[in-house]
Amino acid sequence: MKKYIYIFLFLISSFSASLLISQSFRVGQIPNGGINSCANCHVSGFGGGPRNSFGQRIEQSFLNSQGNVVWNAQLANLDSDGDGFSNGVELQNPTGIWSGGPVGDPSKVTNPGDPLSKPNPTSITEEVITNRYVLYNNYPNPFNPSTTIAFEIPKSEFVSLQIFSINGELIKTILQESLNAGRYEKSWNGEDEYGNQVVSGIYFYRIKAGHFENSRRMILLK
Ligand SMILES: [Ca+2]
Repeated sequence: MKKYIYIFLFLISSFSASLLISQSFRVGQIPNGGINSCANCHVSGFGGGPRNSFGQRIEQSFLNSQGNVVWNAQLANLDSDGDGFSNGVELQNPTGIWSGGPVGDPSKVTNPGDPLSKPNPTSITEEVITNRYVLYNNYPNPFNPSTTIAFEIPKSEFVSLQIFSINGELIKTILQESLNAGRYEKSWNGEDEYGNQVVSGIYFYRIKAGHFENSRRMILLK
């Protein structure tokens, strides 16, 4: 009889252990993910249950081949739960460049998969004011037929944003004007200066703003 009690206890303890393991699964791969734990990605608040909008997004497009979460600028830029705040703002890492360790102000972290959980707008105004130059990864990438390019400038600057072919040939000038400090988004529809659709391939987009210059690669896939 005693034997069965031990087997029963063993089963109970392994069940609890697997629950604990599933609860911590992937949480450490998201900035401040431990604060909301499994509720970041699951409606039930437990790993393995139905996913919320943030969890669905991760599963669709942001898992690597090992099944780990790829936290990056694209995922940070998305507002998965549609509450008006990007995932990065909710998790206190708006740029998506987090690579481990604590980040931002944990007391301001809200749930990126729950539209009812959102930052206090007054605290966000300060957060969003930019203090640096950033050229974000375009989204989506690869893309067809159009993609969005976001950037930030910390002060008024004359800004140019241009598309180049892999050979360095200028394809299209997206923007060439003075802008105030802030975050901007521009889209490119895969057309050159003459309105012709360009072919599939690798392209670069380059920003120049004052002394700041940066470029990134993108892929048009038809
Ligand atoms: Ca939210």
